[in-house]
Amino acid sequence: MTITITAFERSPDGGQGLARDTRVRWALEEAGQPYAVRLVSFAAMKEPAHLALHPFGQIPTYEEDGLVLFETGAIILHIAERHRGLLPDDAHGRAHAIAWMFAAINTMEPPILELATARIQEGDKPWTEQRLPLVKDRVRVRLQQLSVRLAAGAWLDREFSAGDLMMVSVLLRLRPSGLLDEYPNLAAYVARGEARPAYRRAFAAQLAVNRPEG
Ligand code: GTB
Repeated sequence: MTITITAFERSPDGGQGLARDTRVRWALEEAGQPYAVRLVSFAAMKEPAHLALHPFGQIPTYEEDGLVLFETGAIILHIAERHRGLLPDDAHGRAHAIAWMFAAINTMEPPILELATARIQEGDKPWTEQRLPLVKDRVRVRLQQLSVRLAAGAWLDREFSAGDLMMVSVLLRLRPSGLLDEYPNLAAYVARGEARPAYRRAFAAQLAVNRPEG
């Protein structure tokens, strides 16, 4: 049965791969699953047809054989549980990989999103200059802890998993801030994720939507 996801008709990042459809595309590529993409405008996302798929009027969504999912955590876990390549075979390894997925979206992503909001949506506010260093330091606390845990490892556990896919996807959002480069092992970890053929195919696919000429 064809898998269909939704993505921005035109992503605000112009194809840098930062919108959340990229992580779902990446998971599908790792799992070797073909998929179709339905592009939606900001206006269409708030229309009843899309709200029936996604109660918060966002992308991405995932449709397969009558199943409709929203939230990238749920979507990627669904893909990982059904196809090889994203979760280890042993029960403890699978549980750890899922824990890292939650860590990425529950522990790492909130301060990273706060920083993106402070820089982009609130960048022109008079209090931003005072607030920004505090927000950056909250991100640094988590990066430092993650850096210590990763140490010299290639991946968060023994082998690449959906936990790494989610963590790399979340950390990528930091690149414009320069904060990632303060932690060389994390910068190398993200680069390792980006170098995976499945990530490159996912990135190219979203770029083709946003910069069809290039
Ligand atoms: N928790 C949800 C999930 O993980 O699926 C969050 C989904 C979400 O935030 N979707 C965003 C959206 O639909 C797109 S990814 N926003 C439209 C709206 O809420 O009206 C967030 C995003 C957008 C743009 C960039 N960018 O340009 O760099 C990066 C990330």
